[in-house]
Amino acid sequence: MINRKRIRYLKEGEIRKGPIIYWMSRDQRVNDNWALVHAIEMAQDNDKECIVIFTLVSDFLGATLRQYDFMIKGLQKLENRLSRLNIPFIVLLGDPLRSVPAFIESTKAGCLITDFDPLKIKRKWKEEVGRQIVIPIHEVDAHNIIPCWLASDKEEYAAYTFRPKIRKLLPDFLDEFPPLTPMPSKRHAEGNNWDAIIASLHISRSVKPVEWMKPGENAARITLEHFLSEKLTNYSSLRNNPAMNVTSGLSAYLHFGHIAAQRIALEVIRGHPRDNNTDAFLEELIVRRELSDNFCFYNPNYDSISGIRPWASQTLDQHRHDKRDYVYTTDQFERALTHDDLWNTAQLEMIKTGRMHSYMRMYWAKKILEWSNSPEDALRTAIYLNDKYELDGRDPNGYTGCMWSIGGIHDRPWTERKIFGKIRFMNRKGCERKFDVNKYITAVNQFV
Ligand code: FO1
Repeated sequence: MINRKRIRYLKEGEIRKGPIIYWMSRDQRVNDNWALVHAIEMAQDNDKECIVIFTLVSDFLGATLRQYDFMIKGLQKLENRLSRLNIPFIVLLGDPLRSVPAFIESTKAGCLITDFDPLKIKRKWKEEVGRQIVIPIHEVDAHNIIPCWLASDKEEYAAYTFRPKIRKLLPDFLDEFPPLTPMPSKRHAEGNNWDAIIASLHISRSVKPVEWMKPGENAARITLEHFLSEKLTNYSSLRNNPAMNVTSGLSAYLHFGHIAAQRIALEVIRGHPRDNNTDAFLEELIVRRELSDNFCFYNPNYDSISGIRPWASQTLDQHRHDKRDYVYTTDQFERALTHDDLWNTAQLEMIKTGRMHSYMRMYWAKKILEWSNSPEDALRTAIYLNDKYELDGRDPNGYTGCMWSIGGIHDRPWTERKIFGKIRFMNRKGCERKFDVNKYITAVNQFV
């Protein structure tokens, strides 16, 4: 049984007799998906059909072939898994604000279930669809362990203000997922015509798909097991060392929902004695990640300089006219044409592999602040490049990361200096103290 606290009622109303529709978006998986659990329970309890739909749009926040290739391959595997549960998976093309109400009408659906996503685009989709339909809309947070609206009722100042709230609620929500039982097969659902779907999308082909990482729930599971058996034991000492690749490699799977953070947390806690490695990893996985959803959920300006704290905008304003030793255009950044080979290496790593080590992401974004004409330009460039090349772009984690680096979100004032003001400063010397910079540069340049 799903914990009812995981459900938020976006639209009340009487459930009609038709099928239960799960409009899947963020959590693109069968296993460990509370939204799917809720949809199946509602269907089985009321002897109704359960149908999963996915609205596939061409221009999602500037995504390119790299992200669509990964996501669509994952969706094709998902379709097979759902068919084994006798659950039709229907991809709807075109504007969701038209295709979802039309689908609900054509199937005389009884109730609409969605998975939680704090991004503005998703909230607009749901509000607009809600205005056009008469059936209730249930939103289930299938992404966070603790439902975002329960973890805190406001924008949190920093991890230290959020952590106690997470700690208190975790025992209630770190529960096991119920087994999924197949639906009585009511209708034969012909599969999606993927060739036609892919041909119909107008996607920027400017960024090639990644080859080294496979999409889908199985690949995510294998990556998790490899991380737990090979890397977790060195995590706390080496996690900030880009030369040693001990990060989990799970961020793209979490972004597309191919794996549940709750599953990862359960595996870590059950399979590994608590130590500074598990503490450090769970801090990132639970506190930091759920804090980024908290930020995007409660701060509508999560992707612009107007979303930063007063202390930060004041200090950046005071240093707005400081002399920049270097100024680069977005295009120069994009082509890794700065004077700093460490920064260029991080940019090239992201272009080539679709990911960048978390420590380098901070350095990378902070240097964009230092070498841009204004904080606004810097943030725009950082978000643009992050979303274009990172497999896990367009994610609350990514917006929050850029706002932490450039706007001091969830951070505190530091010693004042030019351009940064009191925003935390990072430089190459700091990197050299932390890890073997040349090893990192050599390693990346091998495959670039
Ligand atoms: N979600 C959708 O519901 N439909 C899409 O067509 C879609 C495309 C897409 C492309 C790239 C990408 O990084 C994410 C995309 N998403 C899409 C959203 C994704 O499922 C996540 O929900 C959010 O990006 C994270 O909050």
